[in-house]
Formats: sequence, C-alpha cells, structure tokens
Amino acid sequence: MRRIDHVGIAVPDLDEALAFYEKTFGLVAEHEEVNEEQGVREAMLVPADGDPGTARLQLLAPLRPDSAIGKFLDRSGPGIQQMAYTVDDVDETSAELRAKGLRLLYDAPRRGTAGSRINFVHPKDAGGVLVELVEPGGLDHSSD
Ligand code: CMX
Repeated sequence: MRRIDHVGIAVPDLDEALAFYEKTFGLVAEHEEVNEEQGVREAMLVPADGDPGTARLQLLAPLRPDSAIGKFLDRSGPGIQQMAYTVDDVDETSAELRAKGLRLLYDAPRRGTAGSRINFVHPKDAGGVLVELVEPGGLDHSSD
C-alpha cells in the first residue's frame, strides 16, 4: 500500500453534498464523473488550500436504487461506505490478499475513478470495512 487514496461517502444527492462540503469544510471538487458500471455519479474533493498529495474525500451518489451505493443508502443511510488505498499494481496486491485468505470482489480489476484500475476486499474479511484498492490511471493528478 502506498497511502490512503480516499475515503468514500455515500450521499443521496451529489449536488447537495458538494454544496455542504464546500460551505462547511472548504472542500472543493477536483474531479467529477459518472461511472455507469459502478452505478454512481461521483466527485473527488480536496481542501481548497490543501497539500498536493492529500487523501481525497469521495462523494458517491447512486444512479440506480439497485446499485452498490443505492443498496448501502437503503440499508445504512448516508455515511462512510469505503476506505481506499493507493497501490502500485492492483493485480499484484489482489493476489497477495487472496493468498492471505481474503475475498476480492472481482476476478479481474475494473475501471474506477479517472481511469484507475480497482478491486475491493469484502467488508466481512476486513473488519467490517469495504476496502478499495486503487491503481491510479492516466487521468489521476493526486500525486502531481
Ligand atoms: N461497508 C461495510 N459493510 C458493508 C458494506 C460496506 N460498504 N456494504 C455491505 N456491508 C455489509 C452488509 O451490511 C452485510 O452485513 P450483514 O451480513 O452483517 O448484514 C454484509 O456486508 C454483506 O452484505 P451482502 O448482502 O452480501 O452484500 P451487499 O449486496 O450489501 O453488497 C458489497 C456489499 C460490498 C459486495 C457491494 O457493495 C459491492 O459490490 N461493493 C463494491 C462496489 C462499490 O462499492 N461500488 C461503488 C463505489 C464505486 C467506486 O468507488 O468507484
């Protein structure tokens, strides 16, 4: 693991949440996108005057009720949904964790934020925390 990449928070309405985080904590969106496969509209937030390599806050709003975020909101309400770590090679880290007996959700990495490659550790195998592994993609600027 390189560092904490981001903490993901499930929200019912992305625009309302963006306004709340900017007004309340001075966090601003450096990136927004829709990921159809994951069923989310999402934004990555940073402190307006924060350190360049700071961990991000990710806001995740559901595109559909039967998406991972839709189900999470239904069951738990808004709140922290995942903890994500930056890794150099998501295939390698996934293999290492599988060898330690943890369940990875995908057989092969899928597309995450900003062209990243991602996989997840099942929350039941990680102390009740959904862990995302993020291998940054070409569109990522978090280490600039
Ligand atoms: N954090 C902690 N625990 C969680 C959880 C979460 N985010 N989501 C579910 N759980 C718990 C459930 O409460 C349930 O616990 P109990 O059995 O004690 O009730 C247990 O995990 C298993 O639940 P499940 O019914 O088997 O599975 P779900 O249908 O709730 O799906 C999960 C859970 C993790 C497999 C699903 O959310 C998933 O596939 N997540 C990965 C994809 C994702 O989160 N995409 C959105 C973000 C996209 C991005 O980051 O780019």
